[in-house]
Amino acid sequence: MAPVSAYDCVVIDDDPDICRLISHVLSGIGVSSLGLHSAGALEDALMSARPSVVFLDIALGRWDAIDGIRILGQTRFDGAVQLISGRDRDLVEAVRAVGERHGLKMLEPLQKPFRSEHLRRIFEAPPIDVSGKAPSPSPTEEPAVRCEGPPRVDLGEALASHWLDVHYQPKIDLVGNRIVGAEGLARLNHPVHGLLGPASFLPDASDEALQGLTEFVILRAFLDWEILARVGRNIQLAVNAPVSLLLGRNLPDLVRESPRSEDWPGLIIEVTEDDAMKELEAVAEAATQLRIYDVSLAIDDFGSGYSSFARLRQLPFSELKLDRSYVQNCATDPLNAGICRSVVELARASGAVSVAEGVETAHDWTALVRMRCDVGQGYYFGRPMSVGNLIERMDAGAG
Ligand code: G
Ligand code: MN
Repeated sequence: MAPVSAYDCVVIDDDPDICRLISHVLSGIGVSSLGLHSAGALEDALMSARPSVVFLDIALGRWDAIDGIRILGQTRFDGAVQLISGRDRDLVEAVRAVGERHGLKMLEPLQKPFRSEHLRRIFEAPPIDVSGKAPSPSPTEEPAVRCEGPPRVDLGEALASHWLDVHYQPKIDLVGNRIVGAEGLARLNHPVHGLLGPASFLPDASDEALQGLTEFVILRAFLDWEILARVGRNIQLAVNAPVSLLLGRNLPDLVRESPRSEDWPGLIIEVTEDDAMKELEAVAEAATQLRIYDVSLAIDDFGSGYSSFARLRQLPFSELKLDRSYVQNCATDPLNAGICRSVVELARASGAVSVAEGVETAHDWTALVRMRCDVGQGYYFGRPMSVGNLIERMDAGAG
């Protein structure tokens, strides 16, 4: 190959017509370019041409854009990468994501066939400066409006001040359409800020305060179950717990000493998938011990972690709670639908109950019924509410 001097762009496409078209349009706007027919010559070209933009086709005969991205990543290319392709958008976006993982600055991909204005626009847009690097944003470009988060409250203070409360979100039998259980969720009644959710008191909580909170919620769930049972609503309640509490030695004592009668249906303790898988054996042992007292384990936010099905086998659990990110739009999104279906099957094969969290629409509800998911939970059926309101809901015939 003839030695090359500095070029503004390198265009890699195995279709010589595309290379020529791009070069022609670019030269019309004063941008010089070097055309290559495969990513193989890229490394040499990067050394000599020092481009600020590399145009990369997805498939390049025996090479492809991933090969190109790897070379660009290894040489720490700090210009911009412009994918050009006639392939489907999903694939192009996946390749773009690979580029980003390699630390490359990936521009919005260009779909073939494209018009010359599209190319011009790339150089008219502010981030690319063909004479140098992409400019870093100036401090004045910081977003002017910052989102104010929820107020932060010290959990220890909240416990000591008796500001904590437990609200219950109904769990609905998806076929019978009636309330079969409820998840207890900690809430904080703040004298100034009003009713607050966990985002206000969990992130900064000490381990000790977190332990105190969980014990408070469990004791409250025993008391609230009694209230429900007394009015003929003997439903099974669930509470959330960090794995650290499960691994401590207090839980069996707490359960043993709690007041309960013959018809107590047991308690479900929800631990997140991620949390449970970190200490699988110890969690499995604790769960087995709790089963002696009719306390069973639910795997919360299932699907959001990275556990393999093989590891899940080692854990005794009574419920799989599908993470709401998969439940939402499961009626229309084929990927979400597939994941929901697999988790429902997995629960069934394990003899566990499948619970869909975050059901917000009738559409998703119908889709879940078709998938034979057992139980649903979410704003569509009801927001978390006081035990009194839960009883009213059930009396009103919603369960
Ligand atoms: O991770 P876990 O399942 O414990 O989270 C329960 C939280 O999810 C509660 O704080 C509750 O308010 C919230 N939640 C419950 N149902 C819905 C829903 O339908 N949509 C959304 N976005 N959040 C929900
Ligand atoms: Mn939960």
